[in-house]
Amino acid sequence: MPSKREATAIDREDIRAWHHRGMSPRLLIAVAAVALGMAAAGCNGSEDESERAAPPPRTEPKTQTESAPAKRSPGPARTRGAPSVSTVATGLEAPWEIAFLPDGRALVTERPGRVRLLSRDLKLREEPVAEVDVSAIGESGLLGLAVDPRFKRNRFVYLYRTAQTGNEVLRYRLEGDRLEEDARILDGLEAAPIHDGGRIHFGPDELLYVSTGEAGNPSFAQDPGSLNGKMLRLRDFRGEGGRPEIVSRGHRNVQRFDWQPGTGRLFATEFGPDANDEINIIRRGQNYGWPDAQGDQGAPRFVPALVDYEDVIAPSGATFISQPGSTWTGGFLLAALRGEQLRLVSLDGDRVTGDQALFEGRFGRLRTVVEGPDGAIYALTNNTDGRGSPKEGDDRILRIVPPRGRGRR
Ligand SMILES: [Ca+2]
Repeated sequence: MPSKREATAIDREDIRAWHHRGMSPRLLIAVAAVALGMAAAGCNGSEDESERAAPPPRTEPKTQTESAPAKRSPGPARTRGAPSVSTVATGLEAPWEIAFLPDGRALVTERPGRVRLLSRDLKLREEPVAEVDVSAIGESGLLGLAVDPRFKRNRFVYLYRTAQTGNEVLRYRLEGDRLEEDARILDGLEAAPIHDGGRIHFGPDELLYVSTGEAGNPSFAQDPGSLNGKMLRLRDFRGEGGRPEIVSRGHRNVQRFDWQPGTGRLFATEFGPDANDEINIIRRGQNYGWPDAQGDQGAPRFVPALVDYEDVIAPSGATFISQPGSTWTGGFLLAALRGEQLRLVSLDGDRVTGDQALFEGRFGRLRTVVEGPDGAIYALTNNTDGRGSPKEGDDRILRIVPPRGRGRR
């Protein structure tokens, strides 16, 4: 793929040299391992020293709100002034996804193959609730996690992992405080050290959506016969799974997606190459352009991005703020890896009315962000993923209390 700029090939969310299709998978992995080692060693020279003088505040999470389940609902956690941040847990290794259970506990994946449990009072259990066999090379490993909408009845939890044979989605069952493997419901996804997609999430239709990357092979994204470079939707996830429906194609590496409250529109973040990180509104049957068009280009044949970031920020996990009472309410909040920030994208329907960077440089790389049942925002740092500069305590789970006020619903 010709690039718009000369890239520092390694100091990027991908290593585009790996797009060479002639390389054998084994060689590809070897090259990837060497390159990532170089990345870890070579790209950390310009970290902001001032961070050391001003570590993130470590207020006890209990002081803000309701860590014990309240009999009366206290309403979503909100601050009177600026948003507040506290560290909930430290010492995680490349955490990738956090998802809450109906009882207020949360599960957290770590890319090397562990699922951790966060208790209702926000204590991280030392012992993993599952250890999952993965092939964790480069960006691959244990990635997404989703909780079944009928979890109270069936105890099902879904994981996206890279196995030796490719990327796949597994169904687990939470038995006591152990996750037990139950079935493999999707396989046949190509895996690579780059562009493994990996987010899984239930839609308002209660179907399981899966984002896949093009695994370093851009032609997969346009190939209707390939499940790579797609948004997928799976119906039989409580049964045997099977071949999913392709929702949209022409994707390079979709990282997270969520549905806009009120409209049901599906928004997704996607990594671009040397520029053109994207936010897209995903519509069924549409083509989002990769590799033939990027960013806001490509109409009318392809759907242009709603937001096209010229500077690389690497937007990964994202969520709509659905709970009321905050100036953030109704906004699309995303976590950026390279950009080391959260971004709050304000919307009026499908029109962007604001796009604000938050906490830039303060916590390092941020992998994802979710809205907790208490109305606070939970974010995962990603400084131990081989491309960051881990500081003491990394990686962390952060709890962010949004500011009180009126947002757009
Ligand atoms: Ca695109």
